[in-house]
Amino acid sequence: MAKLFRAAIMGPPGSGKGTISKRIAQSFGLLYLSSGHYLRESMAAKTEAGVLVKSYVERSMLVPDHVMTGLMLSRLEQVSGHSWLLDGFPRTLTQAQALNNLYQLDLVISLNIPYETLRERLSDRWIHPASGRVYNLGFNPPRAQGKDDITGEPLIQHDDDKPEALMARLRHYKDVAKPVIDLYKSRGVLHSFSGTDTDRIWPYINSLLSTKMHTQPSDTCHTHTP
Ligand code: G5P
Ligand code: MG
Repeated sequence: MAKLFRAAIMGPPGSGKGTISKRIAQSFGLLYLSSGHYLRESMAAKTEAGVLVKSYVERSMLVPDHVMTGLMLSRLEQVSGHSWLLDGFPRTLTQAQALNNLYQLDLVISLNIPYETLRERLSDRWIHPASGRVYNLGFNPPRAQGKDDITGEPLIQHDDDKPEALMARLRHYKDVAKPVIDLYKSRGVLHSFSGTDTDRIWPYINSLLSTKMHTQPSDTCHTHTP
């Protein structure tokens, strides 16, 4: 049986994790598990956990580690025979350690995108809440203004894409991500990509994945700047 491949993608809000993850999932057949998607699903279900989650996400705060690891690790248990890609998890050192107790990551992609680019992107972002499909008015606009391409239902903007919430998310991201990035760097599985355009970064990630999915992880850290 082919070796299972376990990967994660990290990056600040709006860095293109979701956009790139969907391309990876499509091109390489990895299961795609997004922390933001599962959180929004639990909020929509209005379960006890969902109400708690909402109180954090609405204030642009990270959901507590024990809630997040409970949610993600139970999902991972259900797909233990598959190769997968995590988007947005782990985001803290505690989460990375909890994940590491059960699964070793083969590859971690870290996206470094300038702040001004992030701000512009997120103020143009619209979501179809039921499916999680993401549009950008400049980059990938919906065919009909304000409507989902598949269902025709209305698109919405996340509260946490508004400017003041965004600043807080970006500041917090940097502080919290650093030890996680250092951990994966020390393990030799971290690959960083810098740039302002997803379409220019994507070929590098595509070629990295093509290589990695057929070989063992290397023991060095790599930086790619298109
Ligand atoms: P999420 O949902 O994980 P964030 O904040 O990490 O949210 P987000 O906002 O989903 O990240 P992204 O996935 O990195 O961003 O980016 P994206 O959606 O693909 O792209 C952003 C926009 O830019 C889109 O409109 C896209 O079309 C466009 N775009 C992409 N590339 C380009 C380009 O090249 N050019 C242009 N012009 N546009 C482009 O988490 C939400 C909240 O949940 C909690 C936190 O509260 C978080 O704030 N949470 C956690 N809490 C604790 N622990 C965790 N592990 C948590 N995970 C989530
Ligand atoms: Mg996302």
